[in-house]
Amino acid sequence: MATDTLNDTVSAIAASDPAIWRCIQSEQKRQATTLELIASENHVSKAVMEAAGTCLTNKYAEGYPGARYYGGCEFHDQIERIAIERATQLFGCKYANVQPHSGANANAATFLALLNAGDTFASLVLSDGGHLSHGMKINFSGKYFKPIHYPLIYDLNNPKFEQIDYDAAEKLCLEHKPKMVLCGYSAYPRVIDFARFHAIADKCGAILMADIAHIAGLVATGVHPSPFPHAHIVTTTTHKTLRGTRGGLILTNDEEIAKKIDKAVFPGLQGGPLMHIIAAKAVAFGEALRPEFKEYCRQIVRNAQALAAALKEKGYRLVSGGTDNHLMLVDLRSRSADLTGADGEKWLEAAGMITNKNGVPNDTRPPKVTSGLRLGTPALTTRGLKEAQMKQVADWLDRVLTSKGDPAVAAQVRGQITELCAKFPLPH
Ligand code: DSN
Repeated sequence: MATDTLNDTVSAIAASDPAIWRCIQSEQKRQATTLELIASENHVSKAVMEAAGTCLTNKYAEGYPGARYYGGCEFHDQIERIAIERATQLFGCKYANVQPHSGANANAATFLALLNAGDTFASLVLSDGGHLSHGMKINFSGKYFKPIHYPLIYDLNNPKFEQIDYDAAEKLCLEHKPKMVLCGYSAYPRVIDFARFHAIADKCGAILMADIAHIAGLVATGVHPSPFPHAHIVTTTTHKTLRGTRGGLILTNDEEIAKKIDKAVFPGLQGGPLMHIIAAKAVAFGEALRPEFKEYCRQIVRNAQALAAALKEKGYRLVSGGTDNHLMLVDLRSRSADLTGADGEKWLEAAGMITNKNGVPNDTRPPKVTSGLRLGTPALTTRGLKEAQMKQVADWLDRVLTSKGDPAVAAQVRGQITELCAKFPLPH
């Protein structure tokens, strides 16, 4: 029945809007026949996909369950309550707001709820692995608030080279007394010491915020330590390692903070919640609560470590020397001084491997060029690839990069990738 409904929808798009339908079909083929190595992307289940394309999109449900500004919200209340209940169960906390449209919105709502314009907060700078909503100058967070950035360890002789410098972070925070300390990153391959950040925040009387957008799935399954009970407030996306629909989520154990967050999300920042997306989030949370999701997350990390080891064998330097989570940052200069992230991304795409260029710490190249590539294993793991295939992927990556985008090499690798993708199809 559900499938029939989906097919009806599909053919309705084809009949009503052939131009968009062609693009969707091409995109579906692109996803099915390429290896998705972008650390922040994944392939959702058929159930999540279906939930996101339902009649729930027709409804305004401004407000919260039991307190809406529109009639007709009976089933929307039920859906949102289920989503909240599953989110709190998944992350082991008391309160959840499932309405943020994205991770950046979840962060904006947190700033709106807990800081005043001009307040100081501490974070990792974007170029060291942070996120644009963590204080980038032209983002709301850098324009209306005052970021101070704690460093990585930049001393080559330190065994923790390019990992967070917790001592320096403490010193910086004691000096500037930020109102909030923000940890959690977009391009950081190591375990985050939430307890240490809690101690730092405590010493300077700050709120501790953890943005676990990248590692949410790993946190939910215990594959990465949880920010609870250390963080006062936790934000995340729902579509990276958590493998849900695109969206945001805010979690806390503190009732007062939860009330402020609810007000900040609506009416502070957003209007009507996207109820079809909230339903899809609920379905994804339900999937993440199953035992097989834990095994999936363990495999993500095993795959990342296998890929990292294979790349290191080929002479690539990885930022911080390796990975503990789902991603790694490859310093391309280590293989060939003139290799850039921009060229690498373009050449690899032609060969069927989708990546993103990414700065490495102290990168001398501009953000549109960069010296690095960020690689992640969540999407490859979803399609069933394991350690043996990671070695193969490393071979392909190296062949394409060292050929400097030679079209003949790209075509040959593309053919082999198409064959591999056929053996490991997408979930739908
Ligand atoms: N753009 C996301 C990422 O790729 O990490 C973060 O918002």
